[in-house]
Amino acid sequence: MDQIIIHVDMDAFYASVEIRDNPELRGRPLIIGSLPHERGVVATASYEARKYGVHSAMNIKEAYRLCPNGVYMHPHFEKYRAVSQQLHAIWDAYASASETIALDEAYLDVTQMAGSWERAQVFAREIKRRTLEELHLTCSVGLAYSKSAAKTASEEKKPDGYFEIPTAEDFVRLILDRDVRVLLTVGEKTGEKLHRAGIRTVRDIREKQQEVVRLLGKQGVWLTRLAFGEDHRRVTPYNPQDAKSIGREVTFQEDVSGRPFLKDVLFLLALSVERRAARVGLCGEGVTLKLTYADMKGITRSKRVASTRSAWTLYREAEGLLDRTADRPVRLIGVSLTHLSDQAYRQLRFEDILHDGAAEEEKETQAALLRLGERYGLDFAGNLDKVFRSDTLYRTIEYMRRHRKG
Ligand code: TTP
Ligand code: MG
Repeated sequence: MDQIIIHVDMDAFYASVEIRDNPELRGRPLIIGSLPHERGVVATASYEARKYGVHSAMNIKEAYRLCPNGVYMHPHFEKYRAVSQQLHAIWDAYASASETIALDEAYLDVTQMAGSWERAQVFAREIKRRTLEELHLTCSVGLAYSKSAAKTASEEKKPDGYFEIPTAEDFVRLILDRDVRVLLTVGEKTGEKLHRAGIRTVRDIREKQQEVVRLLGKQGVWLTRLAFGEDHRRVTPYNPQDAKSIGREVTFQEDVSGRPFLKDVLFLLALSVERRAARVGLCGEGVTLKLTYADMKGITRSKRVASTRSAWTLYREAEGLLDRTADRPVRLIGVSLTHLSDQAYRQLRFEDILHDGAAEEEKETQAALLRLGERYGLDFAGNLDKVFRSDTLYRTIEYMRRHRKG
């Protein structure tokens, strides 16, 4: 067997930690995020609250309308991050490589350490047992031959789930007649696009491969492979605590001159960095701009800032750095958030969830995104999750490059 991979994901993570630490909350619908009278969204909801239709990213007013008897609570990020470290410490012991996807989620490559499928099964059970016994929290675990299948498996029996997908054939059999949305990277927009073309299920993708590729390009190629269970991606060791920076860069198909366009690209890159930093719960105290010119000479320019991960701050600082460089044709541009630290984390504002403090910045960001979209004839609204996936972001930026005016 080529790879044996475990995907583990905590159940209703923030909510479960709060319930563990305050048993009076057990059995009640618990909503972590803004409070109903504030502006903001739901970070997560306990499974009891989900029965009312409450879910992550839902506007808090909407949640309150659906579930007025729920318990509403602000998040305690420091606590979740501490728990996250304990979780990853348990899980990492079973893997030769582990890739942290979020505070509560990881891929573990157990191929070598387990050595056989049977022993990997033991590892998976152990991970569930130790997570429960040592941290008093439940998780869902998927054991599979690939990353995609492992992720699907961990979702299959949530909460407190365990599911196995030993081979590509098993994976295909499981998802064949499910909606295309079951495939990794198919979000709302791509799903709609496929549906409009009469491609509703994984089976349809297999039967209409050429059309899928024509509709979706590179992503289509990936999806047709996935529809046959093919996914050779490796678990890439990544631990955000070790990371010294979180950055994003793009190499243009053709060299680019012109500040306004470069600034637009910087803005998108900054937004992407913000999202990535938010996912792993980190802030930084430095901003670095990276440029490679047409003649392959590269420069970096850095600046220290007050602890942040706000896209708007990142963008403004990077823009300032760009303004002080020579105006030459550019081949690559990148921005990163540096000096990530626990210190920085402790100063974290609840900016993603509680928009009160960061409301102005958030408004600036949204307005800027709207203007950006209008300039290039792109509709970013409601489409952002997809836009910030690596391959889509590159394609979006390339599209912008070709369609820019001036
Ligand atoms: P998830 O693993 O997506 O959700 P969950 O653990 O709450 O629930 P599930 O049982 O379905 O896995 O995210 C982990 C945590 O990340 C979640 O507890 C809160 C936070 N989060 C947000 O703050 N905003 C979001 O939009 C999402 C999806 C999660
Ligand atoms: Mg989870």
